[in-house]
Order: sequence, then structure tokens, then C-alpha cells
Amino acid sequence: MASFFEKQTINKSNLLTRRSALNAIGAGVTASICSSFLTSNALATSNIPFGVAVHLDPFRNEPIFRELLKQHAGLIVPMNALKWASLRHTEGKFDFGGSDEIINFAEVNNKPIHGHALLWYDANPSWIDAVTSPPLLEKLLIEHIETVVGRYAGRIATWDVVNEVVAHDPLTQGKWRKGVWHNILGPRHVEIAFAAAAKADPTCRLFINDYDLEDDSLRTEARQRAILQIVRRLQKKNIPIHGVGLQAHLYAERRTGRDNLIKFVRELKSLGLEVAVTELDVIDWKLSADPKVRDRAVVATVREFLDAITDAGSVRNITTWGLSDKHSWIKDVFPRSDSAKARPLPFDDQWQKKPLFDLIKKYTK
Ligand code: 9MR
Repeated sequence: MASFFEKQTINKSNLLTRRSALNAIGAGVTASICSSFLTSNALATSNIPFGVAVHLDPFRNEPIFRELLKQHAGLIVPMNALKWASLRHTEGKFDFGGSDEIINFAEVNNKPIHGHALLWYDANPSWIDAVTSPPLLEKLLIEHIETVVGRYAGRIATWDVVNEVVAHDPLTQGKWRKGVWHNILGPRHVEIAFAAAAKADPTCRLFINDYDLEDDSLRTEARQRAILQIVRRLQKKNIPIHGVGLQAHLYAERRTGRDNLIKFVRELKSLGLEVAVTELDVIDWKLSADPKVRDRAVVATVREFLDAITDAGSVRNITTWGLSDKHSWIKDVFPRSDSAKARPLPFDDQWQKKPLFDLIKKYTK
């Protein structure tokens, strides 16, 4: 996704000491420094489900993936199968083939399901991106949400109702993400989507989901503020919203903005919201090639983040965006300059456990 390439340039300077320490870890000095970031609170929080986003191709074609899901996943998220691009190839028809496969598997294996996503600026069929009439787009959005949420009502426990509606950089681009929904419907698109989802399944927990809410930049603080404004506005209008999903596509070269993050999460909780980690993985494109060095740096990055988020209060689930490096989006969107393979996820490309898996198991049940 192009926006992920936009670079973060503004960092606070007051965390240089910790940043230097972690840079040293990234350079392969030792992982032991990281243990100072561990808190007993984090490690005692072992009732958090470990969620896994499921990509349809390996789910269908690699039996080991289904086995590992049965063994380890405490929550299943269809990675792409519930997006408009998968469900709505043509205007008149819904194609639930892929989503049904994953959801049936989750149900047979007693795994709760998180739905992703009812509204996103990306992964839309071209016919929806071409709509220019506000009443028509509103009608199509409501019909879509009623049909999709209605089909899985009582079966999908939580939904990402809106995904990435905040601009990549609100400091320079304004608050909202540009795309068909905002361009045609304005800020109301968020209210329309939440109201429709609540009506279609009043028992479902409804989330707003976004990325870059975790690091220590001014841009991230602006993104956090934008999310808080959206939440407050929905609440003021009595439109249900129950949670915020932090995607947590973490960059190994960035640091968690621990203080900002804790403040942000506590503010959300004071508004009555839940917080979930929804798309965890680590972008390792700038780390040295040595897999051991990289795995240590990936663990350090995730540990710093999970310590902060679990210290801030309860977390609904911790979900990784896939299970094996083999099928991660990171290698395509953040290609390395050498020939080494990206290692963003808990299992390697041979489906072998990596140190990241052991770390995540310390925080999850
Ligand atoms: O990982 C997903 C990839 O397989 C899809 O091709 C892509 C477009 O549908 O979406 C990726 O998932 C994105 C998620 O839906 C929202 N946050 C960013 C994820 C990575 O781009």
C-alpha cells in the first residue's frame, strides 16, 4: 500500500536514550537489554486471545496452516475475504464463497471470529470507486453492511466497521483519508457505517481500525487525536462504537511511543472503549540480513509495544497479520535491498516457530 511508504520524519527527542539502546539491539548486540522493558503486569496478562488473520490461498492449499490455526489460534480474522473487492465483484451479486470457508472452519473449531472490514478506501471494486452520487453511494454502503453483517449476525463477534479513515499524516493532509467514501459522502461516511452495522447486528462489538498509532512521532499523536475525535463524535450522536483496533504494523527502526500510547489507550478506556491489537507484524527491511539478529530485533520491537499496551489496561486480543513469513504482505510492500527474506511473523517460511511466537505466547492464552 503506497501510503506505508510515506516516511515518518518528525520524532520527539526526549526518548533518545531508549532509542539508542534499542538501536544497539537492532545491531545485534544482545537481547538482554530488552528484558528491562518486561513488566510483571504484562506477563501476568495471559487471558488475551491470540488472533490470526487468515489468507485464503494458504488456508486452502497448505494443510499445515489449518493445523497450526487449530492448535494456536484463539481468534480468526479473514484477512481479505470480507473486503468489498472479494465480496462484490459485480454490483448485483455478493460472493460469500471465500468468507464462508474461513468462517465455517472457525466455527467448527470453536474459534471466535473478527470481521475485517466494512469500509476501506482500498480494496474496492472499480464500480464502487466510480460512484459519484452521494445518495447512491450511501444506499450502496448501507445495503452492503446490512447484507454482510446480517449474514454473519451472531457469528462474527467483532467487526472493523471502518478501516484507515484517518489521513496518513493529519498534520499536512487534513484529518480524513481521501478515497471514495470521504470524497463523496464527507465525514458522515463513518457515522453511516457504524449506524448500519449496529442495526444489522445489535450484539456485535463495533471497532474503528487504523495503523501508525503506536510510535513516538508527532504525526502519530495527530493520528491518535483524530481517532479520539471520531469516537467522541459518534458517542455524541449516540451511534454505537465499542472499540479501537491498533493494527501495529511495527517498524523495527521505530520506537514505541510508550507514554503517548498509554495516554491514548487510557483515554479510550475512559470513553468506555475496548482496545485490540489487530494486525501485528514487524517491518524488518532495514535490519541486517542475519536471521538471528533480525529475530532478536523483531522480538525487542514487539515486546516494547506489547509491554506498553498491556500496561495501559486490558487488551481484547492480540492478532498477527498472518502466521507464516511465507505469505506476509511485508516482503512485497517493504522489499529489502538484499536477497534476504522478510521475517515479520511468528512462523518462518517453512512453518517453523520463531522467537516471536514464544514472545507472543507470553502475553496471550
Ligand atoms: O495483507 C493484505 C493483502 O493480502 C491484501 O492484498 C491487501 C489489499 O486487500 O490488504 C492487506 O491487508 C491490509 C489490511 O486489510 C489493512 N491494513 C493494512 C494491511 C496490509 O496492507
